[in-house]
Amino acid sequence: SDEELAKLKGNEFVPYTEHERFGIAKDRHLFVIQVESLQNFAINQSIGGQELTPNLNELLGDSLYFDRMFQQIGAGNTSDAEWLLHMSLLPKGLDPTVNYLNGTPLPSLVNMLNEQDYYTTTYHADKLEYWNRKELYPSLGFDYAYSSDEIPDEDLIGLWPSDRTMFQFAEGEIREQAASGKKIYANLMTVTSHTPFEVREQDKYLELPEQYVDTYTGNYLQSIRYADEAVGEFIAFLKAEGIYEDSLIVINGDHSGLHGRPMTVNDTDLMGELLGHSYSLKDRFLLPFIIAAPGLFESEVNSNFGGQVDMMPTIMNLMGIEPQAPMVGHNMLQYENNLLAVRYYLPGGSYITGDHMYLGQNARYPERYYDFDTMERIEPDKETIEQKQKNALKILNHSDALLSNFLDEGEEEAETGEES
Ligand code: GP9
Repeated sequence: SDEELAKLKGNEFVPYTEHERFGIAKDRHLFVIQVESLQNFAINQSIGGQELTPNLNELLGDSLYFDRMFQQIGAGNTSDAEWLLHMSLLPKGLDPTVNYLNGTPLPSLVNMLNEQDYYTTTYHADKLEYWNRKELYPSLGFDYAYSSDEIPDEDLIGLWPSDRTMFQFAEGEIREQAASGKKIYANLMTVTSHTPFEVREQDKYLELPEQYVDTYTGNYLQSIRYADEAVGEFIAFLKAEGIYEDSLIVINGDHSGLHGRPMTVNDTDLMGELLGHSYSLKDRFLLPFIIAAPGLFESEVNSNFGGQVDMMPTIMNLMGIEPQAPMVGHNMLQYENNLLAVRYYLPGGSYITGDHMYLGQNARYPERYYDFDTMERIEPDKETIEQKQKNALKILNHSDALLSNFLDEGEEEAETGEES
């Protein structure tokens, strides 16, 4: 139950609707821009006197910005991020969650918005077959999924049409949808800032210090700066069309970009130079979660600790939508404490509380225990670890059980033609 979940995470239960901001953004359009590989450190960060994300930084003026949201995807990477955002359930871990789906309708954010008469779409300049989105999107319930079938195959950067191409295509559709008087939910997923971070000369907005030029880290920074420019142009479109003032605009990163083998020791050192401290797991795994709501928020920063699983309840709460099914996440405005289990990208048994981070043992490393603020190694506290691990496991099992139930109920419904 929600009461038990709150307790497992270290919070005293508060009913979902009992928040003073419940429904403040009711009936606004919702745009969720999921930026490929965008990590939180990039926000408000400068290099050589130039901002990495000037457009997002400007948007913060109208925003509530959560600056401590932790990555929770499993092997399904971007598609798991879509899952977390739209279901508030944890990913399966070793397998992409989309592989468990067969199009059975699920109690998703999209379906809840459909019931509130929103026209719901998703945009991504790739094939629907990639990450089994052919099953994912019917399950989530989008009215229409725009893919590389419609988004023009032009202005390619790397494998895909550029973010600019995707946004410009979406603008045409959104203009028409807005003119029809419908409330809009559009999920726009960028892809240009995907590894290996290829940016054409004409799209390099940063003049990088010499040591960063043509390095993996430097290319990542250029790539993020390009994505920021493309997002900025889309925001300018919303303003020019008079849509901006009536909208809730969410910006989130799907997962980290700077990690693993492509990063050389030099790349890690360059990150240390940029941040002024050594590049840590926290720098890698914190993703930005920005909610712009012109007229409702003004440069607000919230440092409650959360995960990708908490985005959906936070957005729904502001929009005044009551949940129709249990969620694993919670409204990040409502609770200070959290307990996140991360499958696949951290060793089994790992968890993070926002106060400390425990990493279980794996083939390469023994168990590790960090102060989450300083990321300094601290003495393991066996009792706390055991208790938190037990609770984290309960949350993981609860999430898996919810998914099984949703899938069974959906299938029964399809067989009997009745809503359960
Ligand atoms: C592919 C795109 C990138 O369609 O979403 O996915 P990723 O490799 O980041 O999971």
